[in-house]
Amino acid sequence: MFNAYKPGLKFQLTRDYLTNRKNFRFVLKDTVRSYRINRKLTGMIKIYGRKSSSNVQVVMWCIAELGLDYQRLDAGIHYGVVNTASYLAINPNATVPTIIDGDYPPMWESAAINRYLSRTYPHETLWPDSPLQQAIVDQWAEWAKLNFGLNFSVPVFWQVVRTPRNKQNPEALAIALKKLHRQMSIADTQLGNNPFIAGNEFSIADLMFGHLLYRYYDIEIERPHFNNISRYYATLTNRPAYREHVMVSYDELRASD
Ligand SMILES: N[C@@H](CCC(=O)N[C@@H](CS)C(=O)NCC(=O)O)C(=O)O
Repeated sequence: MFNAYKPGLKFQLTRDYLTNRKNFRFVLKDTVRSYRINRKLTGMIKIYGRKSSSNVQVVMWCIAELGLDYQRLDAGIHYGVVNTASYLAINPNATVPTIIDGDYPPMWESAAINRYLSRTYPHETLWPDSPLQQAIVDQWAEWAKLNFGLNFSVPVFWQVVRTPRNKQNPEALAIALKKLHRQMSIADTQLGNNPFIAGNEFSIADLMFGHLLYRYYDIEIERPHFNNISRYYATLTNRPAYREHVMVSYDELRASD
């Protein structure tokens, strides 16, 4: 399918180059953009991954903010699929999510997928144009994945929700929460000065940070009051895409005692 688009694109680029050499870079940018929009109008993104996976949720949230057509197929834990030979051929990690966008190669790693989607499909703010703004957004996106996500998902969420009560370790949880809250105080300060985590605009950094806040506020833990994060979280819960794809039951992950 990709080859079916290519000759037309090449022809238009050659023609534009010959007629308007000076503005070629701008023409190229516009042509690529309309090519991408054409793909959007003709294609449907396929996502493999169960609704209860936080890494699937962050991608689904992005897709919904971009207003893209999609088909999501359950995969992972008791839905299976991820260990089949055909799935391993598209994602050797046996994890979700994996996306297939038209005739492009399969993609995995939720953050990389969201960078791809927000650079490819038009949106006013998710991925800014200037390299400086991109770096700031990316800095916070990385921070959210590493400093917040890694300190939340396994040490806190798994401990509270996915570990049977008789195997839970309250001391380890207390240490993990202390570490997590030190990180969250950084986000709280940032959100005291900015409406969104990377500044004035809603960006992929908000997807990376915000998608875990639903679970953070929903599970049974002691929470200090972070004024700015809770104000910010309230604004996220007003976004239809967040409500639909992130505020999703995680009951199927609960450990049975
Ligand atoms: N770094 C990967 C992590 C992917 C990952 O570990 N996904 C989990 C779900 S959140 C998974 O596939 N678990 C196994 C399963 O659901 O079967 C990403 O961000 O996409």
